[in-house]
Amino acid sequence: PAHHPLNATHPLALAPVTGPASSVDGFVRQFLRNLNYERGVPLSASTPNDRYFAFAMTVRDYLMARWLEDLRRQRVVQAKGVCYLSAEYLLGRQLDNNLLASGLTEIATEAMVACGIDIEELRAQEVEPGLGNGGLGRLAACFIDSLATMGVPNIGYGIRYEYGIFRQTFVDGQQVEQPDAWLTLGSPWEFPHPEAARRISFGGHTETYDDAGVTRSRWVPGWDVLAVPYNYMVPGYLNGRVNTLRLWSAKATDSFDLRVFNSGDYEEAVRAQTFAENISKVLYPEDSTPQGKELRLQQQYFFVAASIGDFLEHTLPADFDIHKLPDRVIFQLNDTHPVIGVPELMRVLVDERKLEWDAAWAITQQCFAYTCHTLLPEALEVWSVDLLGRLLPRHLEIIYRINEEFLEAVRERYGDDEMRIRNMSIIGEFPERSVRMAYLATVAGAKVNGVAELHSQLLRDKVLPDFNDFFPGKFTNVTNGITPRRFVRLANPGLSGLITEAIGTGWLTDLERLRELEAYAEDPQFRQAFAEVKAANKRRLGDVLRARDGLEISDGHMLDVMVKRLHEYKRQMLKLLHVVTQYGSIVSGRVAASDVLPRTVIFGAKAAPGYAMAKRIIHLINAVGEVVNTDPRVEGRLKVLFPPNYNVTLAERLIPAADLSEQISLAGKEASGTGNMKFALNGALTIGTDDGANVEIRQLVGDDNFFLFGMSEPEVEALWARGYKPADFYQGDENLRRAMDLIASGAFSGGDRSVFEPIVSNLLYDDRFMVLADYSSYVAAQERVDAAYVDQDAWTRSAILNVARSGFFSSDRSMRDYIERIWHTPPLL
Ligand code: AZC
Repeated sequence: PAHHPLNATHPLALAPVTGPASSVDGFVRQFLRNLNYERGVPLSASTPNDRYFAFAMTVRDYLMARWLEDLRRQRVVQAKGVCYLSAEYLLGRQLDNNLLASGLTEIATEAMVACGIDIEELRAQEVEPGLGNGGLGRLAACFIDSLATMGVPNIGYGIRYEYGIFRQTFVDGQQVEQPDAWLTLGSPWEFPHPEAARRISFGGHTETYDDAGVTRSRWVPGWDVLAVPYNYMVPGYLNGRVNTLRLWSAKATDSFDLRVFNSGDYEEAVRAQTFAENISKVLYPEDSTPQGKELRLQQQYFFVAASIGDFLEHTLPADFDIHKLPDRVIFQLNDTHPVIGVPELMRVLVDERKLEWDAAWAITQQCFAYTCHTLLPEALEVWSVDLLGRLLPRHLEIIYRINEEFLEAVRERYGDDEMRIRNMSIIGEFPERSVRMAYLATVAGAKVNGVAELHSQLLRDKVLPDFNDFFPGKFTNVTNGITPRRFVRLANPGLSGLITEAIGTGWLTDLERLRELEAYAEDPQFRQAFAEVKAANKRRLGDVLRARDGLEISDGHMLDVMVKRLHEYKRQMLKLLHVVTQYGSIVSGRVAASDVLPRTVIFGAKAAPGYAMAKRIIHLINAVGEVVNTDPRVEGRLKVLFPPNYNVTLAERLIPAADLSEQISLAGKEASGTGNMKFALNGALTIGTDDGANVEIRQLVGDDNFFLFGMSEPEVEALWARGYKPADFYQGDENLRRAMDLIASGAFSGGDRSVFEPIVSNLLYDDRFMVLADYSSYVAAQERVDAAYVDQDAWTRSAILNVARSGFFSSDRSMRDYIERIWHTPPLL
């Protein structure tokens, strides 16, 4: 048969791809077209899901020309780009974001009105892709938004989990996890490319062979799976740019299919297929604590090998000189999850591309950079040599050689300092032989960064001091940020309108311009308008919580919000002890209910399913809420609400309504926090410790506009060194004793003293995160909060100053820092 070369120069193929007409009519026409031709239904017989799909596809159609142009440009202009490697992307709903980015919100809204369709019903149809646990996954989502908005070439690589973070429900106050089947109705935002699937191998053994007189190693794998890419648009904000997020889904290879075919044992054969597809089945619901499960390592290698292979073979031109790789790409490692990519790139360069080891290592060291997101030593990922060697034998060999040469260099520098060598070895010996992934990342990475000033300093001084000594200049800081498009413009349209009225447009992509609001803090009319926006946001939240969970927030209450993963180090217990203290004072008659400042405390938090203490704390919060909310003596002046299943969608409603932001981790434990930034930017005042990015928030907004409490990190260290005895604090503080005793008495468990006993005794006899030591300082700070809130006008002034001075926390700024200090990937104009 005649061979027809692809005629990409056909005049019609060369014509620019144009989207539908930018008018209400144009939108309606395309919407109906999608409904009819893509969904195969007439409007009259369509379901809400049909209409949502057709609507989303129409938005896509408007973005398509830009996406194709960016993909074309990426190939033609061989500019350096960022491959962001992340096991998590906590995206949140896409619809409004994509409408905003494409400037279509008004046209689309009018188009739906014209069709008699309720756009709110369409919005409600979208299930948020919860492909992440918390801060780390949400950060990745903010970063790719900023890169697209700045026009920086970027591919986000990750895993298309079939089940994202679990849906949390409460049964008798206790957390029950339900699978998050977000794909049941399909997703209109993804573009599957099964034809571009990549084969990813595992297991087997290694062998050496003679390659024209050179002895080389090679990997003879034992089994493989297919990695099928799904592409998602990442549109920049009103700049005509669309980057790509590429998530991999696992599929059985035909060898599995063959086994099904050949095997007499049909059930066993199908089981084998399921085994392969399990790899991308579910997101591990652990946040900041690695699990060391084999499937997890499979996931990590699966997506990283697919991504690196995809970039080298698909994005780079066929004749690319691999020695120039560092001019074309930086692979950013989002924590240690993708660090297996280091030996993978070495394997590709040495075994497949036949480079000399030293040349390959020089390239690799320029192509990776590593971000650390934690300070908890137990959160640093390690893989047992046994497991790693079984799953990825060639990679283990490569890691051994990297370590050997690294330790050789350490010896050269410091002599035979065995202690130091043991401490710096990528292979740890206790409690079992294992690979320390953070060390591997640090040795391989061109740069290593922490995520807030304090965190980066502690990384250098406490977590990896030997490495900082050995690699001067390698460690740097990039303080986290959040995207103002989603967390100000979309989440808080009222405030956004007010800001634009005051300082004009442009601030959404140049957030430091919020500084211009400082003057408005002194304008009584502006303060009034600002307070009205906050009040409206509270009513809107009230509507959401009523409809979603049947919860009521009372008029005139201060909204005191603590939303984040449930972790002992974040200290939800400290907040709860304050609630119990207030409750105890009222019911014992020490304080008249009418003298208590009306407050509604809102918690939102998921606990890792295997984290027993965290789940017990959830149970206690619910139990306290149950009692406090129904006790008539409280006269409704204190309420505790705990809407289940805190997620991005709920955060977007909660944060703009908050008065007080709780950021109360033990100093030296929270790497950065990003919720803290979202609250400040939405005009909540922070009560917080000197921890993570709180430090920078306080420096920027000023001491007068921030409620600082608790020990500083050096004070924490000093107390540990002296010997911390929580019981002494219990004995020494009457309020604390009363609160603890009230919990221990069974007051929140129907008289049963055993239910919450483990929490009480943990605090009294262990208290790793020094809740009791910081209690009195916290309660005193809350009294300052009460006093400040009484003067509503002064409070509003502080809130405005929080907004005005938090522009630094835009993720656009974080991206500029990464670009200047680490990536060197300027925007493509
Ligand atoms: C989190 C940190 O706990 C949080 O302080 C930080 O703001 C966030 O990363 C983004 O940098 N770390 C994690 O979520 N870590 C893991 C392994 O999940």
